[in-house]
Amino acid sequence: MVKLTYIRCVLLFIVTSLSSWSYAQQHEVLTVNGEVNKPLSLSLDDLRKMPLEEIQWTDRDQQQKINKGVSVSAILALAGAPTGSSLRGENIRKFLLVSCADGYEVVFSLAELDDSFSDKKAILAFEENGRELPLAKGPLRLVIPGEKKPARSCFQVTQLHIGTASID
Ligand SMILES: Nc1nc2c(c(=O)[nH]1)N[C@H]1C(S)=C(S)[C@@H](COP(=O)(O)O)O[C@H]1N2
Ligand SMILES: [Mo]
Repeated sequence: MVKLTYIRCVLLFIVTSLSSWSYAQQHEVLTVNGEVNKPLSLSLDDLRKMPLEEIQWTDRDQQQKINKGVSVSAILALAGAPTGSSLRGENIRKFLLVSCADGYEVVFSLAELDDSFSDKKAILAFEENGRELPLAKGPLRLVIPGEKKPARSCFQVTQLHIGTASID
């Protein structure tokens, strides 16, 4: 009897884990909006179909990490945000506001993420050291090596918003 209950619990656990896993794969986990030609709603499956990039870096605890995901600039280009030679004039004031599930938000200028301006490579990672990100940090984390502090490496990313900075 006890054994049967145990088996039921294990089965229930497997079924709920698998269904929440496939939910995240197929349902929108990321919105790209604001001043873009083509606002997007992307699932993990959509992101996995894009060119994947890996970033190797050392975190603040000196742990080696390999994060795999999609380049932020590739996602912005897909949404029709200005890139390359279009990043001039008023577009040089454009920014990316990244929002997270816990309300944390960080900002980048579009220029600092564009490879015609900088070699900085920001990715939206969905894997760390060959595994999905832990629930508390996933499903998407912005990884940007070369910063002295990890404060802009925001986790549980839900939205990329493009705007134009101005004093008003
Ligand atoms: N969503 C979200 N991302 C976040 C934060 C946060 O509070 N919320 N804190 C930032 C800060 S200040 C730091 S130092 C790192 C810490 O990351 P770690 O817990 O993986 O070491 O996450 C960054 N990303
Ligand atoms: Mo921090």
